[in-house]
Order: sequence, then structure tokens, then C-alpha cells
Amino acid sequence: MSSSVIDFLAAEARFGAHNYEPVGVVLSRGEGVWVWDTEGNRYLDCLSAYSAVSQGHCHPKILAAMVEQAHRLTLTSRAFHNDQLAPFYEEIAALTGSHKVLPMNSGAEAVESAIKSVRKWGYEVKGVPDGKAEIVVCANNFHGRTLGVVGFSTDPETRTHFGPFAPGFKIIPFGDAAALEDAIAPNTVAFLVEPIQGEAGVIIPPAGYFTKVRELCTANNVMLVLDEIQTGLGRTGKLLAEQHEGIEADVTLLGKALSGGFYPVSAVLSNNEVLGTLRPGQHGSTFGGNPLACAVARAAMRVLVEEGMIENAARQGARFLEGLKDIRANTIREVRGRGLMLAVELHPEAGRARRYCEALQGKGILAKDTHEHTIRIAPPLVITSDQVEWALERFATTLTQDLS
Ligand code: IF1
Repeated sequence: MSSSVIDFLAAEARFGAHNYEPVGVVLSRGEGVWVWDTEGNRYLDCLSAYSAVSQGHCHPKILAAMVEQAHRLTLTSRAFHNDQLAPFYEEIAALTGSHKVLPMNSGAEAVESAIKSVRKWGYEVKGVPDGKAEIVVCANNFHGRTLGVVGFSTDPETRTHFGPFAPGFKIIPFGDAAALEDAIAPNTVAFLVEPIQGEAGVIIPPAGYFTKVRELCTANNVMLVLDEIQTGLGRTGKLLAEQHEGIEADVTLLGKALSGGFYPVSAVLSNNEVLGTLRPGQHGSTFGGNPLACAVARAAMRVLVEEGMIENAARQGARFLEGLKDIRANTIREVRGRGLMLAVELHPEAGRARRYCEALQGKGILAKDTHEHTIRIAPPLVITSDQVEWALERFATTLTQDLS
């Protein structure tokens, strides 16, 4: 590591809250699937800022929209209308087939907003007694870092010493429709779930799970809230991961790639009366729905569709998965994935996944470990066939090493 890199790390360590443990690379430039560090080394980005940079780094059309809008108008607050909000609503509704849209900023804010909305719907439409609304969630969920959200996390690291937490959540195993059936009670207003659990290690539920979940929610007048903040907008090879089972959520949460990584933009989408229960003054955000965010999101959605990124994610993801499965290495326990949301789970004896990520870094690939033994792979959706083959060669040589 050069002295300048050490200076960056030292300054971060001196002033920053130590809530991350990043890989020792300092990035200064990005273009498409590539990022460069301060020394000029190039890496294939196999994390895409946790799937936010799906359209590729610094996509020229999103950049142009952002710069153009930044020259005109950036923030009005929702006290006034702005001329980007209506077209943003129209375009996101047309893309996703939703009826109502609530614009927010971070993913966690979208989750919080959905929780508030389904509770309000529960009291005002379903007729749940005030203060009694229950929301069912899954073990090993990841929905963000706010107090409300970490309160129903099952990961000790994310919740320990942050309490007391809000009541009203019931936790069931992921992928188990019978457990949902048992958990639903008269005061249940919603089931909040990720289509594929990301942080848990790219956990794909059994086929038919979401069909059954949809049936149970409909039968019991429970709102199905799908957190597609990571899986949505093409990541899994379809616009929304729900399409893999041909179901429709009542409430869908988007974030991350909604801006192509330029800016925090999230949204709550609903297909029914849930968002309709919010009246003026009951919810909001200074930055939510601002003209810069809307202009960026409009461009981010447009290039996703116009440049065929969703189809590319399906095609390249299938090849990437097949290529990873073909690697014959004692280190590998399981390879999982859908579209370009992939993971390699190592045998515990193979050593920590972080060691393999460091070895990949030396070969020009940035990937991220999760939960000790899993390497997460999520490149931008613009990755080409040649780049997938280039990456697979490096994964093969790295995973056949013993780094325990
Ligand atoms: C961090 C993981 C990814 C999410 C889902 C809501 C949010 C996220 C399904 C909140 C955020 C992130 C945040 C990031 C780590 C990360 C992550 F490793 F934890 F699982 F992506 F894989 N719902 N996911 O995945 O969105 O408020 O962050 O905009 O460092 O905490 P946010």
C-alpha cells in the first residue's frame, strides 16, 4: 500500500465513526463496470455499491440529466410543486404498473414509510384496534439501519444496545409459507419480506413460496410488502423479482438503482389504498421527490429499459452462475444466484470469505464478503460476455487456492 493510501486510511480512522471495515482500496474514478483506485489500478466492480450502480458507474445519460437539472433547480421542498415530480410519478407508475407513489430518499426511509402506511391502512381500512397492528417479518431480514427497522432484525450485530425497540413485529422463518399461515392473526396488517434475502447471503426461497404467500395475504386481507430495494430494477433478470413467480405485491419498495447510484432516491409503490390513507401533514421529507432526484431517477429508469439492461442481467447472470458452478474447487460449498445477484458460499474450513475477496482484489476484481463464508457477486447490469468470462477465470484461480 502506498503512502497516500495510508494517509487516506489514517484520516478516516482518526475522524470517522468506525462503523465500517472497508477493503483497503481507495477508489477515485468509475466508468461502466470498472473502477480505478488512487494509484491507477483498475478493478471490475462486483458489488456495484450493493446493487445501486446497476446502470454502471457514471452512466453518461444519467450524468447529463443530473447536470442539466442541477443547473435549473435542485430543491423546492414539497411545500411547492416542481416540474419533475409529475413526470417521475407517471414514468415509475407506467414502468412498474403501480397506482400510487411516495418518493423518499434512502431505502430504510422507504421501509419506514411503508410500515407507517400499512399500519395506518390497518387502522383506517381493515379496522384493527388502535395500537394493535402487527407486521410479520422474516428471520435474517435486512431492511436498513433505522431504529424501527433494526428493532425487528434478528442479527445481534445490527440491534445490540440500540434498544428499546418498537413492538408490533412477529418474526417467522424465511421461505416457510406454513409459518406465515400460523403467524397471521386478526390484527396482522402486513407481511414485509425480501424476494431474495441479500444480506443473509443471497437466499432464494423454494419455488412456489411467493405464490402461496400471495394467496395467504389475499385470503387474510394482509398487505404483501416486498422490499425490492436490492432485487428490483433488473438485478435478478426481471424488472421486479416478484415477476419470477408471477405475483404482484400490494406495496413495493425501490431504492438503490432507482438513481443509478448518483443520488439517494427511494420510493414506496402501492397498488391499492395503502398510500391513499396518508393525508397532508402526516408524512413527508425535505428532500423526498425533489427535482434533482426525480430527474436523475427518470434517466436511470429510462436507460435501464432502453439499453436492455434487464435482459442483459438475465443472460449474463445465467452464464455467470453456470461458470461459477463449473469451478471444481474444494473451497466451494454452494453457488447461488438469480440474474446478477450471485453468491459463492465457501466451506467453513476454506477460511474466511474476506481472504478470498482480498485475493480477488489482487487480480483486479472487487467483491464483498458477507457472513464470514459467503462471497457476494453483483456487477453492474451492463457487464458484457467477455467481462463475465474474464471474471470467471479469476474466480476460478482464486477459489482453487487454499487461503484457510
Ligand atoms: C450498508 C447488505 C446489501 C437492502 C434492502 C433496504 C435496505 C437495504 C433489501 C436499506 C440496504 C445495504 C446497505 C448496506 C449494506 C447493504 C446490503 F449487505 F446489508 F445486505 F445491499 F446487500 N432493503 N442494503 O439491502 O437501504 O437505507 O441503505 O438505502 O452498508 O448498510 P439504505
